[in-house]
Amino acid sequence: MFDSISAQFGKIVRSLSGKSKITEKNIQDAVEEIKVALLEADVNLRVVRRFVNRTMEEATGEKVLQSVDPGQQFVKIVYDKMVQLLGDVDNQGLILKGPDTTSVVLMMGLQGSGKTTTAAKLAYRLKKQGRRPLLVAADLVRPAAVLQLQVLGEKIGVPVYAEEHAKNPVSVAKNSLAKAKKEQFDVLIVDTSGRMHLDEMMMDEIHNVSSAINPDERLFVADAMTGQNAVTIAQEFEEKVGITGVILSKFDSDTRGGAALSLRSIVGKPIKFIGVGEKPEDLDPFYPDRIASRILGMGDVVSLVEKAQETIDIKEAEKMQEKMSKATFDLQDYLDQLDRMNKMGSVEKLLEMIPGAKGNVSEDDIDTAEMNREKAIIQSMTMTERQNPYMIGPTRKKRVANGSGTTVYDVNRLLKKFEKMRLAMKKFAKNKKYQASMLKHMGM
Ligand SMILES: Nc1nc2c(ncn2[C@@H]2O[C@H](COP(=O)(O)OP(=O)(O)O)[C@@H](O)[C@H]2O)c(=O)[nH]1
Ligand SMILES: [Mg+2]
Repeated sequence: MFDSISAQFGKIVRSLSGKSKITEKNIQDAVEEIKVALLEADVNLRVVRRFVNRTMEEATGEKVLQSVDPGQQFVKIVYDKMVQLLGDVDNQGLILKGPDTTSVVLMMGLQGSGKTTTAAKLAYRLKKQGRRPLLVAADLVRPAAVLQLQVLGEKIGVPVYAEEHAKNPVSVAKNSLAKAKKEQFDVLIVDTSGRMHLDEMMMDEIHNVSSAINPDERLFVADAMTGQNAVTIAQEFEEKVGITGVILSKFDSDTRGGAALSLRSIVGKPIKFIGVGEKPEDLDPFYPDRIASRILGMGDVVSLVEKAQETIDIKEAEKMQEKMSKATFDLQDYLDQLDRMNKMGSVEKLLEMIPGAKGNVSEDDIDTAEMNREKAIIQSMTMTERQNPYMIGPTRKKRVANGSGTTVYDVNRLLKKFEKMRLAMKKFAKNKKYQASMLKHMGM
């Protein structure tokens, strides 16, 4: 998927990233080309407009045009907007109840979209995670549908609930839930029928099945090859039944990918999985950031984006260097560092970035509770106090301790630790070897 669109993007991005100076006109042209590429890939017009507007808004600001490498910054914006378009980075997968009760998953979609195959894939996945799934054959329209599910169930070793000569999918669904509860199956996966086109009867049927078993997940399976049609149909399902998540099947096929790009944005429901083949194991969690990288042309472009990110870090490191050499590093700077640390999550890297922290602050010293306490303490200080820790005498200490819900002992400890860091910093500020190693660490 996405072959042609990534080729287009790659070209646009490379033409910009080579330039040391870009103008607003360059950006406008690039955005225009991106617009065409998206439309050619069959992305919904509304989604294209939204994407283009948001990108323009950010990309034409001074921050981009006057940055060191505007091309890189632009690519980063396009990438970020693309990730946003595709959904949240942190994909939660299926949201089910604990294994001691029976969760219900309902599969919905048009005929041939991949419901039955995907039901089996999910069952296989859940079984591997230690769950006890039960598949339910509630597609009573297509003659071979029940048999198809039974064959798949056999293959993956998951039991299939089916009723001979059944006519009413609602009662099959109800009966299967009763059986699941009685026999302690913890996930019921209900396969339903589809139609070639949307029709009222089918919608009523799926609505009735859904109300009868009250599913935890109502999954809309969309064939990635259907294009814009999938978007319209998903909206229909959302209105009549309510969708909790989308699964894009046949992601391995050779299509333009536009529907995939539009679904999340239009329907407003997360894409949870993608089908990448016909076998039971061919189901992957959907990660917007990875897909965005793929669309933007992989490798070289992604590294450009990373470089743009690095540039930001290097700038901060340079600022810190300056503060270090002038010994103006104060408690406010320390607070900023604590905030960054939360974001970065890497204690090791951060310790090397705080001048003088290494050797004085060990990794064991940095636990989250302590960090939060320190943050609270600094936040309870006035800006003048943060910039001049020496002025904090006994009365101020008491006030700060009260304000931050800590003790004077805690405040003293932070001030002592900070003083130690500052002393170490002064020493290191004159040490060229240390500076070099820090810059090397920052990737310079
Ligand atoms: N390549 C590929 N084929 C798929 C995928 N998902 C389903 N299929 C195929 O699509 C066809 C229709 O799938 P089926 O599950 O019967 O669709 P249903 O009518 O919605 O139940 C079958 O031939 C499946 O093997 C997928 O992710 N990749
Ligand atoms: Mg089916």
